[in-house]
Amino acid sequence: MSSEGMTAAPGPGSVGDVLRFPDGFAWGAATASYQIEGAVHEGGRSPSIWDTFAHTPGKVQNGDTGDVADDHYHRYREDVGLLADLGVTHYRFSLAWPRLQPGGRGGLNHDGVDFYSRLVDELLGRGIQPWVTLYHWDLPQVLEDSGGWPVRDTAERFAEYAAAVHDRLSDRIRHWTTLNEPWCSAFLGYANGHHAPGRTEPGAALAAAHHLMLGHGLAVQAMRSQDASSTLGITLNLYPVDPASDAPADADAARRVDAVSNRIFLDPLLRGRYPEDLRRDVAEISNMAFVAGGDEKVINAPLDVLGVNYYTRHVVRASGARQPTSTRASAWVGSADVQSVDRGLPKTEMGWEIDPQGLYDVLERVQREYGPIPLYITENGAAFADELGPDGTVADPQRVAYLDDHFRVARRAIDDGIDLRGYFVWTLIDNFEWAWGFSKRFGLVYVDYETQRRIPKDSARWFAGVTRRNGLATAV
Ligand code: IFM
Repeated sequence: MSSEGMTAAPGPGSVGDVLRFPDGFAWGAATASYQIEGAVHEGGRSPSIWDTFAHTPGKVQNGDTGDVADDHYHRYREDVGLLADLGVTHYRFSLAWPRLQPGGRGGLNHDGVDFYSRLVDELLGRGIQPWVTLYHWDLPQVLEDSGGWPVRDTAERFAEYAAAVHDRLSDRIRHWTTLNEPWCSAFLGYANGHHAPGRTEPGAALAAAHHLMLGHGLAVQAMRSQDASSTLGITLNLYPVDPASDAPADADAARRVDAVSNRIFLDPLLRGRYPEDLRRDVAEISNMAFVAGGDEKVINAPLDVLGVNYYTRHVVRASGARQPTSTRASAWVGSADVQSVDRGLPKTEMGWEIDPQGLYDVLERVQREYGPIPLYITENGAAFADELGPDGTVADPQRVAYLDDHFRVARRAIDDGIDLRGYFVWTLIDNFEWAWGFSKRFGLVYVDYETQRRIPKDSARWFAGVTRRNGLATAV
């Protein structure tokens, strides 16, 4: 057996060898419906909040929309071929609620079910396991018109939608994620307004966060009762939040941001109660009366896996000039006075500092404070200013270095006993990066938006080597 086939894992840093991941480790790539599908008027799909938002002047860079995006709706077979070339074992994608249940309630739309059914069959035919997310931000506009996530009924609607879809597709889909990054849905959507639906109402954002959590819990209950063998989870975007100095005010700023970014989700999900300090921090904005008796128990429904999306670390300080929080459009509700500190580290095109150790810190914290629970990195990746070269290739050494560094950290976490089971790269192909439109390229595969031609970047070939070896070569 070659060294690449060995099951005993050499220690990190072994020379002339391969740093292997455990047998059965899941390697994947991730996408989301509105970012890639296009075909917004086809197959009976109704408008989502992102259609409305993107078509509102000034909301998205260059006036870009997801109307066509990567035209994945029509090119899904080609895209599954790209996944097969990467050698991934899993593909994480999201289901568009307005495609499956255009009215936001009631029966499912046949054409929507048919599209995802064909996609799933194509994946399974190539030996790739589908890993679906039920909600990656594209709320049917009709539900926003009835109040959106700040109203309790939306949680009920989500559970109904989840149960109906799970009932139809769980024969072939084993991995179900309820929500992707509820922090973004709640706080970018309803607090600072950078995302759809673009509202700037801090109290409504807190209610949205709770109803997202409640919808998650109700959906888990419903899916579990339909088929106890489905693997159920949720994906959170987690950040280490560190104080910029030893000053007590900075420590308190870090505590507050951690509460309203990380613990607001981790605590009810995994401990069955919201943090007391969070309730105090937001008291001037909301008494959180929307949390009804029994809700936290529902949210605490047992999970099979926790998905972690990791991009960077926040280092924060208290500005000292505390503003009336209820009038500020800050995503950190109750902490509008807190500022991020630039540490001068290299950044991606998103302006996010590159900090692989933060990935370790997030995983270690979850396991230490909330575990044990099987963990998957459901997103990690980077945008860089990729260009198609005259020779027809896309050289992206920065992305290769970024991923290599983060994969090594993940491997170290496994060595240290963290129950990490898989890693999904964000993202398969360049796509609609929300308020940034098509200006940010995160893909392993370059997309020429004029022609929809897909061109695997150097990082795609590199990643295919990782999946083939189930490990990293010691030299990048
Ligand atoms: O593109 C997004 C994705 O939809 C959710 N997580 C972060 C990615 C990069 O911003």
